[in-house]
Amino acid sequence: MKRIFSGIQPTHKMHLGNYLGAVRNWVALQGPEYETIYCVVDLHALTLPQNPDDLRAQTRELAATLIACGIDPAKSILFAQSQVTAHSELSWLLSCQTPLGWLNRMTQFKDKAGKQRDNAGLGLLAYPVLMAADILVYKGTHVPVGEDQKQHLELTREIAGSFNHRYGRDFFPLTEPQILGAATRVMSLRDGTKKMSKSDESDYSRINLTDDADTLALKFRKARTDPEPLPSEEAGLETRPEARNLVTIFSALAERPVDEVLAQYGGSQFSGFKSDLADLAVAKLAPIADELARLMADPAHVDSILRDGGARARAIADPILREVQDIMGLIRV
Ligand code: AQP
Repeated sequence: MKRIFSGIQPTHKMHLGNYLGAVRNWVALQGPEYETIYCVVDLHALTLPQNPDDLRAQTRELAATLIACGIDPAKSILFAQSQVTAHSELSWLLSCQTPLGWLNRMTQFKDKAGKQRDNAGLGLLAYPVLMAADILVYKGTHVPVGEDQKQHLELTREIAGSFNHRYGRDFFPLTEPQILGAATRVMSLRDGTKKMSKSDESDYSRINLTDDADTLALKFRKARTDPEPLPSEEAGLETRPEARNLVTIFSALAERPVDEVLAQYGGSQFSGFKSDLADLAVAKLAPIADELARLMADPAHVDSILRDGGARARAIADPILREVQDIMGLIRV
């Protein structure tokens, strides 16, 4: 059976990179081909300091945002990571057999820990093991993510493979990443060489799914570009990261190939293109923001979806965890 697992951190509101790189694909993958399990990964958020009340509120709001984007609780299991304790328990079991050298290679740890490496929390280093546990506790076979998560998924495969080898059985699947769509890595609007990120200090660097029409227009107008007009062909974007990013966003939102977009806008100045891009973003994102507002007016309903999702997730994860405990020699009395 093909089983999808993927997650998103409740560290801030969802941005356009999360949506185009991951969540829009999560929605499209719901259907008869896969069993789909989606999770707001609140334990991952704790790898950096969080205000407890904000974390709770953001977790609920992010779950509602996923539903507003089209995650359907009748088709998918939707819950918060901390509702299913098997994630943390499997994470410990896998940590005990993950060499530190594998974790030291992870670029996200190097980026986030920065020069303060010795002061970084153990959780930040161990994050990819918890991510492997998130997936493997469901024996997830496919994981739709943005390009930035590729390295962590390779590690998940290494951890699964080494477990299977050590215990001489084909227990965990070797999970396939699904890096899909036109915008697998959406870049910051302020710097086309950095990915759009929830934790960027400047809100002008990202498009939030809840930005209103005026904010969207302002953010695209202020987005960094270069003085040249738009090129007519894709090759002309190669050394122009900011232009490439805006054209990629346009292409992904409009669901039109890049060459078709450039055939229309090639030779134009950015001002007209940015204004059309803002209109397009409003047309695509405003219905999501409206649906989110409707859902947030009834938080008890969102909580009931999470409660049900948590119970369904535990029913899959707990027996898999028990099998791992048996394989590893933990006593059951
Ligand atoms: N810029 C991006 N372009 C395409 N996909 C992206 N994703 C994140 N940023 C981009 C994908 O979104 C999913 C959820 O990501 P996450 O919230 O769990 O963590 P992240 O990758 O660390 O996202 P951020 O925005 O950069 O959060 P912070 O700043 O808190 O670390 C993943 O599938 C990811 O690939």
